[in-house]
Amino acid sequence: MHIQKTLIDAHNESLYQRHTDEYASLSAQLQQRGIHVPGIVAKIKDFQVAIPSWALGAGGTRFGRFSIGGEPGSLEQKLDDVGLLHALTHSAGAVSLHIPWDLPGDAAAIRQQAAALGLCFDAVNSNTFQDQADQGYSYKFGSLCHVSEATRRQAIDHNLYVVEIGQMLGSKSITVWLADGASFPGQLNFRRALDHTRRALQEIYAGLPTDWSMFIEYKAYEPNFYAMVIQDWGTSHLLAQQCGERAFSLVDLGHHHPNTNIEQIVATLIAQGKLGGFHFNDSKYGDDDLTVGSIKPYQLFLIFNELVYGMNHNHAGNPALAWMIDASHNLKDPLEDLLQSLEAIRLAYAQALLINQKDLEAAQMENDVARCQEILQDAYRTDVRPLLRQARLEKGAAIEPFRLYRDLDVRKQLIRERGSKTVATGL
Ligand code: PSV
Ligand code: MN
Repeated sequence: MHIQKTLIDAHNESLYQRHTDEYASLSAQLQQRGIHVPGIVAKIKDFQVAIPSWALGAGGTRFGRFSIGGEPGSLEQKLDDVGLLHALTHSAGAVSLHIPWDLPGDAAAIRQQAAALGLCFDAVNSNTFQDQADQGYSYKFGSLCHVSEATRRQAIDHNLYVVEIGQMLGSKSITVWLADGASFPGQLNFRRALDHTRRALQEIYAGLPTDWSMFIEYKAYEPNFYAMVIQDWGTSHLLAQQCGERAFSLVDLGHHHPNTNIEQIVATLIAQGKLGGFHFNDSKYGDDDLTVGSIKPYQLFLIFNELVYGMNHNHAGNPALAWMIDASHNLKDPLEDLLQSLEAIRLAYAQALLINQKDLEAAQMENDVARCQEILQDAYRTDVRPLLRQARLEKGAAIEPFRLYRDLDVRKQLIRERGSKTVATGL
């Protein structure tokens, strides 16, 4: 299914007057605060977030999975779904694939289809956390960290194969997330496991094309509950440093212990030039993979504050970040959920752009703690939705994508086209 431009234009037409009034009123307020509104709108227009191919179907929990209906049953249909999101928002212009979940049969045709939808391929993801039917050795007890050399070799070769697939599609980076670890004390020799992992990552890194980067994702726990080999940003950063200058840490918001100060981690990694990518989601307890901004929108704003500050004071030459939504949908329509996540990410970004960095620095230098808080919360409490709507209007996207999605009854049409029983690959 594709959304005709005429439908988007008609939707925009119907909301135009109300939006224009709201935008004019917010612009006047912001101008009084010394903010250059078109500059902010331009930045929002440029901000693109990748959609992972595994987030387009129903996720499920270990207790069950409830079908959503109209789920994409092939890579082509997954691209079509991302195309829908992009047509509605003009902010989801990239796809991140998981191999072998999304092996392209005909890479040239897939690339062509993506280009026609205005999409490119962001980081490719390897998968050594599950066994595939045709593989020789099991990853039950780890992959890159495994005690057996043959298993490690198989996992290294898989990563290099993923890079080859990515090259055919025009990707420029690989994200490595390992489920490797131990669920019981004594199961793992920590030093040996980390050493094997380092050597394996170095070998994968050595096999990358020279214009490729590697992102090393960490996770505090799950699926292993006693120890994960790459458990935190420090371990990921260490490994990235040991691999080389095109290896970076990747922060997934759900991969920390509760109450971890993620914004501080972001600040530290950018200052080292070692933050490569970001997986957005939200959580109350663990890696809940909930809609971005649904639980802790203030934390998201504080993270964006560090990202904006970091990129404006980029002495260490941190590269442009690979942004991706890494969520799972058990209750909501995945496309609606992703629309909400895209909105939440851009709201936090826009609010962070409003922070008066000069005033904040002055207040910090005077140890004026209360004033620092006022400055941050002044930005956070501004309703920036008209800025996002303006950015979409200027780009030819829908002023209110969620509303148009509902008005067009997109899910019903997808169910009619694909049936109610299709199952998308993913978690
Ligand atoms: C693991 O929890 C993770 O966040 C990694 O990014 C995986 O690649 C992704 O989820 C999907 O399994
Ligand atoms: Mn992730």
